Amino acid sequence: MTTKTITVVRDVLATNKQAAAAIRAELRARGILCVNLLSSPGSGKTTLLEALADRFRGRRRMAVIEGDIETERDAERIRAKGVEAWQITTGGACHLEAKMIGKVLGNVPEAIDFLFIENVGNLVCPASYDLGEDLRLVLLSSPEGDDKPAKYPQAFFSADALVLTKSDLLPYLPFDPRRAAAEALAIKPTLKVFTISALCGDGLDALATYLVEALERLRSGGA
Ligand SMILES: Nc1nc2c(ncn2[C@@H]2O[C@H](COP(=O)(O)OP(=O)(O)OP(=O)(O)O)[C@@H](O)[C@H]2O)c(=O)[nH]1
Ligand SMILES: [Mg+2]
Repeated sequence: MTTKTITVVRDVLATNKQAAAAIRAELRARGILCVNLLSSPGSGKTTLLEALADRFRGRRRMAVIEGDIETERDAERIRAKGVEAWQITTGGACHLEAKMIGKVLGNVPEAIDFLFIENVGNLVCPASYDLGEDLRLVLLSSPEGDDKPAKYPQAFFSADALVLTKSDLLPYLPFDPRRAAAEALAIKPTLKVFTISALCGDGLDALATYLVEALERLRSGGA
């Protein structure tokens, strides 16, 4: 019984990986940097995307695929910023899969710079599913606690960058950003670490620069 279950899971992930590779190839050919945002519910993924929409307006073009179990709310928040957004509602599934992204890909305009994918709020399952992204950001907010990287290692291991969010709340919380970063770096030494407040704007310059540099690398063939 146990052996059969493991085989099925492997098949699902292998099928997902194939679909993700096709998405990555298509987006790279179009010169679009795809960024997958992963975190617990409420860590600030949509708020960060709203802040990036403000920051990139008139300079870089972005579009967003939103993943949630129910509601169109996050896509509506992004559209209110004048950015195209498509909402995927999973109806109960706790993560996005590449085939879901594939269905939306035809709607994504040719002439954009960034395609952001906001995954379903969950620090566990989304870590196992490649969506065809070139960059994966894992967000950890100060109210969640600085002990989370070691408890949910796969999410941090699978990411390219750690974004510590809600830094404006640090004076009020027992959250040590150095501990959170050190735990995450022990899991994945190559993680880039950013500390931001999407509400106040702190740290957004460095994160935006990181994204633009990744875009330029992709377009020069060095993704
Ligand atoms: N103080 C503070 N609050 C923030 C910040 N970023 C987001 N929030 C708040 O945190 C709450 C959740 O933010 P969202 O952006 O909706 O979080 P999310 O990760 O998109 O949530 P899900 O899509 O449900 O997983 C909202 O009330 C935000 O206003 C921040 O930098 N500072
Ligand atoms: Mg959200």
